[in-house]
Amino acid sequence: MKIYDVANFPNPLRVRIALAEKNATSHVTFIPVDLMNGEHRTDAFLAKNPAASVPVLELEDGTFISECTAITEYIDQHFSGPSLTGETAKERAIINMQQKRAESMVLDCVAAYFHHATDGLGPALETYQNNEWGQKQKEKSLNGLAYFNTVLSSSTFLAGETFTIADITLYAGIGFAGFAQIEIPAELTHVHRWLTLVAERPSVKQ
Ligand SMILES: N[C@@H](CCC(=O)N[C@@H](CS)C(=O)NCC(=O)O)C(=O)O
Repeated sequence: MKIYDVANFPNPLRVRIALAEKNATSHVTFIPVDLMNGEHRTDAFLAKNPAASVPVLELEDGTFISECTAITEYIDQHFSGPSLTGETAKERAIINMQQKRAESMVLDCVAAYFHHATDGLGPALETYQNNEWGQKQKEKSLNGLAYFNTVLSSSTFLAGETFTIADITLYAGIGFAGFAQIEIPAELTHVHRWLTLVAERPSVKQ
């Protein structure tokens, strides 16, 4: 299988961590996308992913799968190893809920702040910016982090005692926040404890 992405970008990182958790990185050929020069907005790329974003997974039969959550579902089912998306109905529902919260309350808000209230990817790619909305999203991301601090005060990971796709999403969101110079408040001690724990995982170090 192939993955079209840009190494070290926040969303590609989510899938790369998932692959490493499943010990499956060597089964994938990574194809770099020249995002900074707009390759993701060409007709050829839009045929793979109409949302003009990376990563995109291409299966052996030519099927294209985009959205980190969908790609991670595929990876999780396709490769053996501890589940990232849950086994039982209850586990799957809770993991899905926390993943969506990590995405909508932190990662997506940080991305909106980056694209709207900073130089983002530069003038050629940031064709519409709304600074006020971007600033609001930064505030929202900090509220999201405060929520996760409460969650992490009573559990090791976001969806309980095992590392899941929800943790991957929040980790990518916090990494993106660092890049966008959003400081994680020191008083969010449970988030900081969790960050240290996640950063030590071989999949993340890799
Ligand atoms: N919801 C998408 C988000 C993907 C995304 O936004 N990727 C960024 C890179 S981290 C991108 O391709 N941005 C292109 C742009 O902003 O033009 C997913 O889960 O894959």
